Amino acid sequence: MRISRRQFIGGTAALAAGTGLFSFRMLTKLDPAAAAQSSAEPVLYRNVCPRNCYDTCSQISYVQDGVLQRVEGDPKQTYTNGKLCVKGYTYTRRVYSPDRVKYPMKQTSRGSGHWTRISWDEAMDTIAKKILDLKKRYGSTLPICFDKYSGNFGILHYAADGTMSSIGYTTRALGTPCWPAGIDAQTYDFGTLYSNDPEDMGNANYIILWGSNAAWTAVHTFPFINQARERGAKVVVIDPIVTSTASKADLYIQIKPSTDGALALGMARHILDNNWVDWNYAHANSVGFDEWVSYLKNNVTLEWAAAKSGVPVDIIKELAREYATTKPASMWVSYGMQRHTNGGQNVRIIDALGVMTGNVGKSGGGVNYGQLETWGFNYYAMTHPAPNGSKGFIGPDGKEGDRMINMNNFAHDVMAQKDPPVKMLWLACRNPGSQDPDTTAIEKMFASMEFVVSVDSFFNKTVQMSDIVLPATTQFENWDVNAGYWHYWVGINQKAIKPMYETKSDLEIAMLLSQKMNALSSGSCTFPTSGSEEEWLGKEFSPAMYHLLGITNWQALIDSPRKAKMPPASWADGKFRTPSKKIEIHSDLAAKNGLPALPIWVEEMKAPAKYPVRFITAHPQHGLHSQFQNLDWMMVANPEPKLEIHPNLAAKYGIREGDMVKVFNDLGSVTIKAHLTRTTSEDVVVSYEAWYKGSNYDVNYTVKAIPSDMGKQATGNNGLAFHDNFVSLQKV
Ligand SMILES: Nc1nc2c(c(=O)[nH]1)N[C@H]1C(S)=C(S)[C@@H](COP(=O)(O)OP(=O)(O)OC[C@H]3O[C@@H](n4cnc5c(=O)[nH]c(N)nc54)[C@H](O)[C@@H]3O)O[C@H]1N2
Ligand SMILES: Nc1nc2c(c(=O)[nH]1)N[C@H]1C(S)=C(S)[C@@H](COP(=O)(O)OP(=O)(O)OC[C@H]3O[C@@H](n4cnc5c(=O)[nH]c(N)nc54)[C@H](O)[C@@H]3O)O[C@H]1N2
Ligand code: SF4
Ligand SMILES: [Mo]
Repeated sequence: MRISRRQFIGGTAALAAGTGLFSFRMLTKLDPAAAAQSSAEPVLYRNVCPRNCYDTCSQISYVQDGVLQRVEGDPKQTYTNGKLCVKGYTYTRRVYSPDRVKYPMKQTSRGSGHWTRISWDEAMDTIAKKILDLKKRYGSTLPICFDKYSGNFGILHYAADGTMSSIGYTTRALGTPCWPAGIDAQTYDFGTLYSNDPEDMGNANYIILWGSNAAWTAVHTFPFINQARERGAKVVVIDPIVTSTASKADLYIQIKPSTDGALALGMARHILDNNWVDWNYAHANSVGFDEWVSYLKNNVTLEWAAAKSGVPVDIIKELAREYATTKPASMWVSYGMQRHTNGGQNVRIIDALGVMTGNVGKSGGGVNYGQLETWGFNYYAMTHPAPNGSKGFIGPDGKEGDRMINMNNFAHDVMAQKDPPVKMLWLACRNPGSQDPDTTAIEKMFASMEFVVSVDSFFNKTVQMSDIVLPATTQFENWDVNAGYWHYWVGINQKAIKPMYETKSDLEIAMLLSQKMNALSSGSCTFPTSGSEEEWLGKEFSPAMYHLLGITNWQALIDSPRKAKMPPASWADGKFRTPSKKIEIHSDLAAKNGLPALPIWVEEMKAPAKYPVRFITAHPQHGLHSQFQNLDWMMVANPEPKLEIHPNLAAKYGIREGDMVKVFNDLGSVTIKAHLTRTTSEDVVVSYEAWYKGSNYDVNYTVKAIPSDMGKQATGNNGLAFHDNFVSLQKV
């Protein structure tokens, strides 16, 4: 059935009510008839925004005569609720951007900007021969290093990982820069990462957004926060910066960075002193609670907490009373606040606050951070055996396999590898040139490579440092299935238009490379050489996944995204996944890993005398890291980066509005235009991370690869203390 846009909008209520009056035209293949036929009415497809974003929006794309006309939010997915963010509405500009990587290209010499178009066959031939050459020279494929992170979180895009597994054992970037310290904190406390349905935040009577800039980074949660607020809930934002989110709060608390644990301990002490503790919940569900209570009594005072955090005693008292006595109270601990050397420990202290007040396991409550319950796919595209006879790296456990290096110290770790050294890089869904700390080291590392392949849609900084770039499709040009790490929905992503130019998905690239590898050397690659994307998609669904979603075949997702059948409150059943099966306020596992067993205070990192100003480089509104900001509409909305600086601090350095400022430390520098504002404090400057088209702006020239305290347990490596970054300023 073909649906016109008018009918569709008119049918929104019916769709949402599930009357089935309007069903989407299901195209299991690109329908040549639809593409060829000139039609007045658009054909609608279901897509999912695959970016590394809390919201993982379900989208409806409107295609007319094979052209993507517009993209909207899917009204059937109640978290997306028919709306997108500012970035989501620019997708047509991404698909049809003249700056896209259109064909396979080679660059001679690397970094010269001298690109020539080559055929897919030549590209694959060059790459396959290089892989085989390295394998012959070093006796294994370990000199090949793979780095993929969050450009596209679609399940079929794990084929990029599969490309590597299927050629042999390789060197792999392991970890995540996003959220590892907090994941470990929640793993020590609750056994894994599992939060309430964000739609359940509407049931809260009190909400603390702890370091979350949701108004930019998770816009679709805001309607639920507002729902709660309309019912009378108070919303508190704790952040060193008066963000857009803070401007919407009933109470904004400007905290000194990295001291959230001190504030939470002060609150805990006040809750204890007033006996607002939910003793029944804490004693029945946790271990080590009384030990922590003794710590609070013996070590924590409100005056200490106030001095540490910069939050006055009266405010700590008010916050503690309101949080402990207004049930249910929801806390959202975001990723920004754990990017510190004590970030994980601070999350553990906040978790303990939730436990002490009995807010865990309750609808409208929770200490919410993220979830992976909806990610139980087969990962068929990702997992392929190494070819027979492959030689791997012998790990500490004596097992042969890939050689894992730290994604969060990538440049250093790549260069440190010996026997064999890393000689070739394969980058997909990843832009370390812009996103990794210590950009100078990244540049040096790229320069030391024999061969670099990147797969991307734009000529970003990483591509500029590559020998060959392979052009990637967008989500409108390939099939996929996507889950979110915040909401509970899973959606199918249909191929809505023919791939532009000669672009291919990471899955198609994997199949193509396998064909070439096997043609050159039979048995050298185990990746299947054929299969339609729909066939691949079908293989990703397990019976458990179907059960969770209440469907029997994946095609059902074309009719509507599905929400996992899980209770709205995580941990409602009280079955925690820790070794003791209880909440571990005292965690032996943490102690075994060299961390405090209890959620106690750990000192924050202090500014060195030479670099007294903290430089916070948080996530931008108009971009998702290095994506979107390069599009023409975004360049209009947000034409240049700026350095947010308090007038008093600016005065100290003789800086006025609009001056160019060199922000520097012993690692490097970045020059940015000053914007004087009281939204930041007198010892913190702010500029939002990522890549600006045609500019060398990159905050990561100043950011050291300082590890956060946690992450290794659940994600393989500790996170990054991005916000423990200290600089000095100079007017230029
Ligand atoms: N528009 C947009 N959305 C995004 C992204 C994006 O780049 N752009 N990125 C996505 C990704 S990958 C991620 S990981 C998430 C991140 O989502 P968020 O965690 O919401 O975002 P951040 O910008 O990393 O940090 C949020 C806030 O943490 C504050 N902060 C820093 N240090 C501290 C501290 O010590 N204590 C407290 N209380 N606050 C602190 C910062 O001032 C900032 O305002 O967002 C996702 N969504
Ligand atoms: N200073 C500072 N640095 C930070 C942070 C910070 O707060 N401050 N935050 C960190 C965080 S939380 C994160 S998550 C990282 C993000 O680091 P990355 O995951 O590297 O970030 P992106 O900019 O999203 O880059 C992904 C690349 O994937 C490409 N891509 C998109 N779709 C596809 C596809 O289908 N196939 C292929 N092959 N490529 C595709 C995009 O064009 C883009 O170039 O940055 C980190 N860096
Ligand atoms: S970037 Fe995030 S909020 Fe925006 S459309 Fe994509 S998933 Fe939705
Ligand atoms: Mo992230």
